[in-house]
Amino acid sequence: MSKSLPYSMKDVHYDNAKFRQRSFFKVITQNMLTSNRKRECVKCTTGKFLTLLMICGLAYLMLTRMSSIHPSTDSTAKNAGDQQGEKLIADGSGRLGRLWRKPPRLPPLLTPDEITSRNRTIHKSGNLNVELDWNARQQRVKEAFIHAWLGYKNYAMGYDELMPLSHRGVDGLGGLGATIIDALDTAMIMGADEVINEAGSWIEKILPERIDGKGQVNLFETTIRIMGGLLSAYHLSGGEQGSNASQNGTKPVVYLENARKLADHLLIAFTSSPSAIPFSDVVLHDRSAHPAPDGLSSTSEVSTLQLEFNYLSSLTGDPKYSLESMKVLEHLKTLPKVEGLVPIYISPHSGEFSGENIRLGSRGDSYYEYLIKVWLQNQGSNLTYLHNMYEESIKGVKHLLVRKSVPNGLVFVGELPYGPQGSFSPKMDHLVCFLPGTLALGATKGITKEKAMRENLLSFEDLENLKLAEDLAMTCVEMYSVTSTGLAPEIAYFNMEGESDSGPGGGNKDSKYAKDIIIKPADHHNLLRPETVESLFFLFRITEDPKYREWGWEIFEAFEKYTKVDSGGYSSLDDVTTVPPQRRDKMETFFLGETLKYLYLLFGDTNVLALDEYVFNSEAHPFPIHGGSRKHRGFQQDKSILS
Ligand code: DMJ
Repeated sequence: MSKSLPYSMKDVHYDNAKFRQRSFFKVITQNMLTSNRKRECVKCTTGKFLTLLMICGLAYLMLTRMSSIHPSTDSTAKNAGDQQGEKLIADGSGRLGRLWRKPPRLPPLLTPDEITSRNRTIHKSGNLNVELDWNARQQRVKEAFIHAWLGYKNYAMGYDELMPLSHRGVDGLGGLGATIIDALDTAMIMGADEVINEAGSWIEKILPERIDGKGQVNLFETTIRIMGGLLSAYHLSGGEQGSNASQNGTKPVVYLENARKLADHLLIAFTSSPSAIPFSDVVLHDRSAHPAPDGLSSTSEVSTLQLEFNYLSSLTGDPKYSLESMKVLEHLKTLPKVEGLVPIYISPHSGEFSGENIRLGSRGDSYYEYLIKVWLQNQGSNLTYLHNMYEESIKGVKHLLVRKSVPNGLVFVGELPYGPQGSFSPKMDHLVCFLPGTLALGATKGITKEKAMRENLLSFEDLENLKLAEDLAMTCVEMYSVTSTGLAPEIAYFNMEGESDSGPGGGNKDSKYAKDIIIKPADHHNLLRPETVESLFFLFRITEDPKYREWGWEIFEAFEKYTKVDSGGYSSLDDVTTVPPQRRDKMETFFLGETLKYLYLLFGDTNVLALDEYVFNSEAHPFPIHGGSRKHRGFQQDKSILS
């Protein structure tokens, strides 16, 4: 580790005296002219000799400088130095002053690599340049968002998703224009006014008839993306204050009315189930509910509805949404678990878990996320059981699922596909990368670590969870670094003690973890998922460590390089291990709803959507936390970059 320098890099660039080398001649003459000893010195022989020497030296200097004061027309490097010198000379008083002054010595020109690595040091120094730099990076994310939106608008407006290569739209989520609604609050946070107007007017004109007329939709996806997006848009556009942030555009109440209308259609999934566990699908036009083909619901899906239905109840004053959705969590509380961990399937018919497969990846992930987030949303009310369930589950994760890879000790979360008695699988979905952010949030409840420590609010367990969060975030980032594209695969395996060979890697042989991380051919794809940048955002806000921003920037650059489609939009990839990567022709809605939003917030003002005032749903839609002792400042855009 390099020691931090006693001066800022800004000083270096301005040739600060602390950095400049001083010549032997200068040291002697300066000493003679400035110290008290000079008077005594001239009295003695040595002193007289030195004075004479100095006069001769100065005369020599005057003569030699006369021939070299003309401006140079040499290379850029030399010009840069000369310009500095010229400036100083011009500041001097007249020709004699010019003769006395020597152009300052500049540090040698840096190679591009050195510039990059020095910039990294600059970011850590917390000065004004740093903020300018992050503002510029935040602006780049906004530009990426506009590029994604334009692709969608030009080729797929009204469809759920854009196929950016074939310039078409596709309805992968039931046909409610999911990209429009998932993207809307990101546009509001970024101040992307055109997008707000276009999305708002589509929602006002088209969405109501779609809600009444469309067919089968998934309860969970529709709740987190569509209802969540509408509710957040209602809040961010000033609905709760009775104002309208977008002035002449769509009125906030339109978003709330549509959210309510949609929830009224979705409620049937809860009310028609024989247990507290809702069915997985709803047919919108006849308001009927249906189980998935195998009859089972995913555990994460049934437990990731409550933030949205609770917030709708609080906005409308109608408790039925909250009551129905909270029955699920109350019921889950009563079921037997494995050290707080739960199987990934549950039956809406019996209300019991099905199978023994335990994981924090697909179908398991947001169960753990919502335990703590629903508790945070409702602090002050009697939901302590959720906090207890969360704490117990994280103990279970640490005991049963967290391991270290060989040879370099990356901390990862594996799976128990056959329950606690079966063998451990060192498989980690990219989806698990939500966990570092949730762990950090659960530890400090959204305030900074520094503040929580100062106020003595962290238990030993909180500190341990925070440490695990930091270790896991690094692992998630290494899942990106280990590939040739710098983008993570959908799933990674970790090399464990006793395994003979590390197996196929990600293609980046320079990665320190090339032997620790194994990527199987079936898992080479990347869907533009948000989980890692989501965790970087939470960890940056909570620990204030700038490395999380740096890591986020590297990931953003890789998205820009390999997933951006010139004609508009961004594309999922088939293979992150080869360059150039094969593209998949699909832009997921969460790229606009989550990935770009978290990156934008990661690089921006840390007071925007403060984590102790807002809770982000599983699709990154922020809802205000009301009640308790907290002072709510409401939503303020990050004004520093709005253009
Ligand atoms: C999002 O739709 C949500 O974050 C969900 O909870 C699971 N993952 C996808 C994005 O990867």
